[in-house]
Amino acid sequence: MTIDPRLSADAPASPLPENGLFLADVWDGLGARRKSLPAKYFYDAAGSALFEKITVLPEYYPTRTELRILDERGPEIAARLPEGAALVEFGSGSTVKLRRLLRHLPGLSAYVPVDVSGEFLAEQARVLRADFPDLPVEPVAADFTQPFTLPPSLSGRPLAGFFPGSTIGNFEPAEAARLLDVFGRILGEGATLILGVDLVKDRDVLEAAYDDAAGVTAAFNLNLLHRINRELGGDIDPASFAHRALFNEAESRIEMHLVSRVAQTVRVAGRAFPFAEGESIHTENSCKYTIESFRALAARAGWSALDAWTDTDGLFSVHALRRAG
Ligand code: SAH
Ligand code: AVI
Repeated sequence: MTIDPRLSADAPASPLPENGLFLADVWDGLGARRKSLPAKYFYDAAGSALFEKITVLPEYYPTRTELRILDERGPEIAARLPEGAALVEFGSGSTVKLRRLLRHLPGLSAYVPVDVSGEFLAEQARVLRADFPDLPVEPVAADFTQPFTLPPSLSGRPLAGFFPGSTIGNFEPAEAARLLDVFGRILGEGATLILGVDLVKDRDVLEAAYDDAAGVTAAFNLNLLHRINRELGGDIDPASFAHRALFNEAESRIEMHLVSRVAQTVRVAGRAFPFAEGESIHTENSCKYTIESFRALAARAGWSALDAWTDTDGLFSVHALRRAG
């Protein structure tokens, strides 16, 4: 994923990407010499629902492993947050991880889920309010890589951040550091950020997690093409593209691609994009770290390490970071 260079914590709020921006990004991405599409566009209502299916696949270890860490280390994690904090979750999705932490956070004063998948976010906020009527839930439908503002009702409260799921891995390291710096400016000096980071491991385990036997990850990847057809009037035949996931060891990242099965030309809103047989669209990176390599990245972005918790197999990590003064 890439970050808007104009991004700043105190810039004015921006709306969710309109179709104009989506179209511009698709034209840019498909028009490039090496074709790519921004991973944030995976998440329309259909994409968010597919992601939820991914999280319970046997091959997809990150979600269940992070949930176990949150369950086992909940009291220690909660102890890192200030009393009366408002918790801002970046890329909140189903909010399942917040629910696990909530039992350890009786003093939380508000919860602010921020997500680009607007319909899904609204539904999650509705259900959360019904389940936790005493917790003020203030959803923000926004692309967190673009300028956005937090609800004014939070002013004066200590803020803490929550960024689980290893969504940070979907940004290349330089972009990830920039994003962490922006989160630091949003949350303020001395703030705590709790975030999940997937760890480097055997290629076979990684590649299976992103190319499951049931084909759910393939459907998630291909949904991007369906979305282009639905929202931008594209004429792409998704069946003419194959899902591919591979571990790029030199870059320490899983890459997802959509590979054209044939030589073809697709059209999106009147513009034609030729594909050679075997040519790919790079749709996602999912960077994998060690505890040390992630701490070094966080330090470059102005965050110091407080704690890091892992599972006994060393598959996944949860970090507590403090924003330096
Ligand atoms: N935090 C959840 C969901 C992870 S999936 C979990 O740990 O299970 C990634 C989430 O981030 C999705 O809900 C997606 O809609 C959201 N997301 C991805 N890119 C985003 C962006 N640029 N701005 C806001 N939300 C984004
Ligand atoms: C949201 N993000 C951390 C997921 C990941 O593992 O990189 C998205 C995903 N892509 C394919 N499967 C899951």
